[in-house]
Amino acid sequence: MGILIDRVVLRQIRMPLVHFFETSFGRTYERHMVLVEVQSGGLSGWGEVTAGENPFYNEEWTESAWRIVRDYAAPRVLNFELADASAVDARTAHIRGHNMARGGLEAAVWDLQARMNRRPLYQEIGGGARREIPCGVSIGIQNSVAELLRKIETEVEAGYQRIKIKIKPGWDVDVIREVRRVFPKILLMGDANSAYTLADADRLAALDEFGLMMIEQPLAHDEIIDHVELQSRLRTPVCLDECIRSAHQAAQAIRMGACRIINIKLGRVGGFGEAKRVHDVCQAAGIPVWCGGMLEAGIGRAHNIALATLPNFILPGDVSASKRYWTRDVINPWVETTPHGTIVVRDTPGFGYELDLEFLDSITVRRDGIG
Ligand code: OSB
Ligand code: MG
Repeated sequence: MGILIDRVVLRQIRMPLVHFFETSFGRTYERHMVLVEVQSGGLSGWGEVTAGENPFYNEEWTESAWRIVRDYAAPRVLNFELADASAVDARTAHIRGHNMARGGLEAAVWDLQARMNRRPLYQEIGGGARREIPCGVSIGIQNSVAELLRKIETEVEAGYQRIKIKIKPGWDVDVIREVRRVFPKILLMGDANSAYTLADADRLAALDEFGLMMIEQPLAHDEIIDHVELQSRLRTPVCLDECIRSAHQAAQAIRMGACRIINIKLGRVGGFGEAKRVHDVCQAAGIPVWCGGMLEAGIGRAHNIALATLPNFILPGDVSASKRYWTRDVINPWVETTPHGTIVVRDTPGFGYELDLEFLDSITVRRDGIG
C-alpha cells in the first residue's frame, strides 16, 4: 500500500534567536523558516526547510524555498500514488539545486510514513544503531575572545562532548591559541564556512599545533579539488560541509583525498534518501560522519536526531538543546541533553515530539495550502 498525499500546507514561521549567531558569512538574529505539512487521510507528516534567511550559506533562502516547494516540489507528490517515502526524492530530482526545499518536503513524507506505520521515524529510515546521540555545540563568532571563553565554559559545564567555534581570517589562529590555553583538553574544532583560499594554506597549517579534531569547510563552497591540496598540507583532518550535496560528490571527495570526515546535513543533500546514501558511501570508505545543524526549530532538530541514529554517525554532531537557540520551541518536550552530552532518542511515532500547534499559529507569518 502506497502513500497518497491529498494536501500540502506551507507555513513560514518567525523565531528570534536567544543570541545572534555569527559565521564568516554574516550574523543572524532571527530565523524565518518554511514548514511543510503533508496530509493523507487525516494524518499529517511534518518537515522543516533548513534554508537560511539569505542565500549566503548556499543558494537557497526562505523565499526561494517557499516558491520551490509550492510551485515545483509539492505538485510532484500531490495526488500521486507514491510507492513509499523513498519515492519522493526521485519525483523532485529534476529540480536543479534547491536541496533544502526538496528535503523539507521529503522529510515530511518520511514523518508521515512513520506515523502511518505507528513507528518512530528513526526506525522508519533504518536507523537505531544508538539510543543516545553524542552532542557537540557550534559557537558563533563573538564580540570578544573573553565572551567566547565564557560561552565555551558554559557549554563544557553543560556536558557537551565537543566544541566547534566559527573561524574566519582575523578570528582564527590567535583565538584558537587562547581557547587552547584555557581549555587544553576539550575536543575542539573550527568551522570556516568557506572563508579561505588555498593562498591561506600556511595560515591554516599554523592551526595544526592546536590538536583540532578537524577544520570544517575551509575553502570555497563548490571547490573540492583545492581541498585535496590543502588536506595534503595539513595534519588536521579536513571535514567537508557545503561541498557535499550528494553521495556522488562525497565519493569523489573521498576518492581524491579532499577530506577525512564529512558533515551530513539533511537539507543540504535533499532529504533522508540522499543523506543515507552519503552515510553509506562514507561508511564503506571508513570516513566517519556527524550530523550538522542549520539553527533548526524543533521539527528539524527531531529529524536530525533520527538521522544521527544511523551507524556511521560516530562523532558528536551539532544537534543540541532547544534552549540554546530558542526561548520557546515549537515541540514538546523541547530537545534536551543529558549531563554527559547526549540526546536520548524518543520512541513515540513519527519524529518523536508533540507539535505545539497553538504556539506555531502565533509565530506563523504566512500560510498557503496546495491541493
Ligand atoms: O556551517 O554548520 C554550519 C549554522 C548556520 C549555517 C551553517 C552552519 C551553522 C552551524 C550551526 O554551525 C549548527 C547548529 O544548528 O547548531
Ligand atoms: Mg559548517
